Amino acid sequence: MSEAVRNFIGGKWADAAGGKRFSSQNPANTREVIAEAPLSGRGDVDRAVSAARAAYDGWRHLPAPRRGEILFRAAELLARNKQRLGELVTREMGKILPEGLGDVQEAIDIGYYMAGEGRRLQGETVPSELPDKDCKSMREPLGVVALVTPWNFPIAIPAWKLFASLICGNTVILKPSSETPACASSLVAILAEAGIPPGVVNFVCGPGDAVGEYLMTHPGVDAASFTGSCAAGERLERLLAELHRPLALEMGGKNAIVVMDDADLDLALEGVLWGGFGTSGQRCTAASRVIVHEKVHDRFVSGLKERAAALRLGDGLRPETQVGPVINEAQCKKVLDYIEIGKAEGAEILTGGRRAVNAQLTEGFFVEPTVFAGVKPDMRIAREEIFGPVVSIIKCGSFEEAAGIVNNIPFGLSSSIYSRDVNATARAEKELQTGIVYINASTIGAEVQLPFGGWRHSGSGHPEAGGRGGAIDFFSRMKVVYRDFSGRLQKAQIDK
Ligand code: UN1
Repeated sequence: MSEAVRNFIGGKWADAAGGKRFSSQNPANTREVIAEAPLSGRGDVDRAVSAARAAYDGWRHLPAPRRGEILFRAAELLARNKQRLGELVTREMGKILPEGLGDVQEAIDIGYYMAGEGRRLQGETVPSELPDKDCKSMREPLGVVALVTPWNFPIAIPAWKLFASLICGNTVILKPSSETPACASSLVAILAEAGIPPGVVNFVCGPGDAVGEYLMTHPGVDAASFTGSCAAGERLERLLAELHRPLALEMGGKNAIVVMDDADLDLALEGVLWGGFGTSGQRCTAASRVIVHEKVHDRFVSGLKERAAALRLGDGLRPETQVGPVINEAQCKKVLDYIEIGKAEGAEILTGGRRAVNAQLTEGFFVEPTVFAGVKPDMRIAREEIFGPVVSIIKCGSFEEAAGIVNNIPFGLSSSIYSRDVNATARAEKELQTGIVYINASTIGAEVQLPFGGWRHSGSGHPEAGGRGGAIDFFSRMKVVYRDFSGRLQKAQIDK
């Protein structure tokens, strides 16, 4: 039976004013409807923004450690509901169950992390150049923030944005991807159960343009955070620049693994399979390029071909499944179109390349794990984000050449090198121009206590998740306070 998802506005669950609904389905079996959700319109967004505005003063005045206690309770509830929510992630989004549970775990992790931030939220106190005067910086919230989230981490990414914006004292309106409204609504329900006051978290479902863009450009909103496609992100960048509104963007990636001639090849192979085909390649951090040193190229490629061909596709709830479906028909077509583009560009398909046809897979969006060899760095399949189970192998002759290939594209989210040479890996740390670099590990698996963000066209340079430079920096702004207790006029820069 499908779930009835509702909007959440001012602490009350509500249908869209227009009464219309849309549905989400199981991408592994499209006959299974997962949820019916409100097809909201502008009026629903207007009400959610007003509710968030009305709740703002109360929330920002609640001491941050008290806000943190509510977030801590939410993390505890997430942990208690992990199995149920993990299964929902798998059913609504398609990733295999261990990854569905990982999605929820990432939300739990960020919940605990941000709860602790309630007792930090650091500013600085520094000496003044004048006597009897002190100076400090402190964090204040931005106000009402709009959060628009994707389907590929349907609980974790809303949680990254929600927990960080809430601990800073903002009130929020979350607009989830229309592919995964049930996952996002479960997270909102848990926040409500944890005791978030009415209006602090609002939730509105609906399409990206009519609801998402309207929300992010709404006059009652102070800042926005978006994770999604480059095309949508770049459009929002222009629109919000005109409004002079802070915008955090996480967009695409074309992440590379470099396999050097002295690498542990078995380990590198595991890393490529995990980074390339985990989540069916639908991570911004997925390993979609593998740059292999010519001395080990043929051996590595034949191993990869064999292992990729043996991956078992299927429904992610089945324990034997290793790769799930892609999210929908449009994404399936996009991936298959890129496979045709790769062939036309002269790359060689080693394995995969088709929509999977096995009798058990006909009701879902399954694409065979695909490996291209003979890929040149300037081919479209080596430069454009596919967001599917397709890996392109590029041969290189040296670390310098490999680093050039990693860096010479518009994206800069994640990269990785496999090598046993400590000097080569230290050089890679410096030379790979991406926001995240992995040494002897795949391009995926970032942890929440450090900033997560891409360089160049992968993002706007406002990383998410934790640590110094992470989401707290975006969702708060610094105020500087100078206090003069000398009782006389003192002039900075003049009195010396
Ligand atoms: C994404 O790549 O879309 O680093 C998010 C990871 C996860 C988050 C990925 N923690 O793989």
